[in-house]
Amino acid sequence: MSSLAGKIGIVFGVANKRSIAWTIAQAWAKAGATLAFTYQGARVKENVEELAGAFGDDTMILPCDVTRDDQIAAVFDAVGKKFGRLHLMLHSVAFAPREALEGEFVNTSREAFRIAQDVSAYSLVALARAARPLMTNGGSIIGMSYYGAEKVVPHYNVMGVAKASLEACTRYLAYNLGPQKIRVNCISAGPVNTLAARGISGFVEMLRHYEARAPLKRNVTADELGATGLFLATDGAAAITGQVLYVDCGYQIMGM
Ligand code: 0WE
Repeated sequence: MSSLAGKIGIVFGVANKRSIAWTIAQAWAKAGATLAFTYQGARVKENVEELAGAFGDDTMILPCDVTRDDQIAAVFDAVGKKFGRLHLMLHSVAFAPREALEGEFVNTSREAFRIAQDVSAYSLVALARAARPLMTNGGSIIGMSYYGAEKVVPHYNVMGVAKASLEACTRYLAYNLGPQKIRVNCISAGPVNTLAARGISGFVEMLRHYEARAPLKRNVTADELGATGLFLATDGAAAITGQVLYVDCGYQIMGM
């Protein structure tokens, strides 16, 4: 039997076929899960409809701006009405205003800081709260993080602060929801060429830097992130909660 047969999952953060959210969703679907997808904005709606259209008729596609409590409520209301339960949730959503990822960190505006925290970190708390009543048989919640949460990565700036917050939220949620057998973990991915990374100046050099420094002498592939997302969703990870798992070809262990 497939490892996720009979499981229901919800995926936040698919923008296109390169999205980390999409690779993890595919791994979940292949393992037998039934999925709901949310999208933000009309441009992404078409992409998600085209991608998720390949899955079964049970697949749901819903709009959700994670900074809007009414939209979050509507999403979980619809999922509750259709499936009555939920086992898996993927949070693969982040945003900071572009100018905050370019200039000096000291110049980060109050508004850019607020937006980065709201979209990239607080949303995990809001979504976990909305998911909890449906995760009656336990569950697995996964967020996506990056090394810039713990060490300075030039230009990552306010996103590094937001990812540090996301990782702390992961630990507090894990403690809070553990008694209900809801596990909460983050995958800290090495750099991947997605829409979120596009246009970041020096990204190609960053990929080369990882290749040269990481113990495995290469970059992580999308499929490998899918496989880790699947692992965290299964009973193989039943005793893992509150953790940040580095899926970065070992880059994080290096001191020099
Ligand atoms: O978390 C991220 C990026 C998330 C992100 C990307 C954008 C680009 C477009 C958040 N907000 C925005 N806002 C925009 O206007 N990554 C892990 C990818 C990433 O982004 C970087 C990186 C890496 C790696 C930015 C600077 C330096 C390295």
